[in-house]
Amino acid sequence: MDILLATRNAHKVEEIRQIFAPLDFLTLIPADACPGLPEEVDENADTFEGNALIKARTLCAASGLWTLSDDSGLEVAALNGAPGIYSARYAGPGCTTADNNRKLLRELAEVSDRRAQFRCVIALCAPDGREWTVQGICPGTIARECHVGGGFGYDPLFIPDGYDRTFAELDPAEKNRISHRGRALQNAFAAWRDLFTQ
Ligand code: ITT
Repeated sequence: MDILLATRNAHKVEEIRQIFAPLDFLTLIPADACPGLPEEVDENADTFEGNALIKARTLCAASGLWTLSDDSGLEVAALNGAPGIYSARYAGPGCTTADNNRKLLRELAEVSDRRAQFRCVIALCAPDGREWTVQGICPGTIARECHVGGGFGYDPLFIPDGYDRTFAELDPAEKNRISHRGRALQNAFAAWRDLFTQ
């Protein structure tokens, strides 16, 4: 079964590929490998689920393929859930990952409550108009400084509960096992097994 991945984020594509690797009957097609699709999708919903559905629906309609999307972000307790759905552009239009991480450290400089969670909603759209969503959450805390390594985004600052290292310092397979994305995709496979294997 062919599934288009409605994301332009190469890190997400790599993680989704690794997590779905055992499902070798699925052929994952990144949007970047599919010419003629819209480059930008206006993510104008106010929830992860809404934005995941917008991305999957838009690229499903444009390609005619089964399409899977990921909308995800970091929710910080002391910031009332920010940056949330604005995680990619937290420090403003055109910002870099480093800008976002610096802003988060600045906002939390005087804050002792470091609790946060990553949330990921995966949407699946079928060419006949059916659509589904699943979610995964990974709780943790925000470090006092960046601990670089692998990963992307806020990984250098996020310490998952039960660990003393950030996502960036974990082996990618370990991150994928416990991450919001890993959990959402495990839920996806459990919920959509029959769709995937039909
Ligand atoms: P697409 O919309 O093309 O999928 P995007 O990066 O813009 O790519 P989102 O709108 O879902 O995707 O924003 C997700 C942001 O949340 C991402 O850019 C990171 O800043 C952060 N994020 C999500 N998952 C993450 C992870 O596993 N590790 C670190 N940061 C993550």
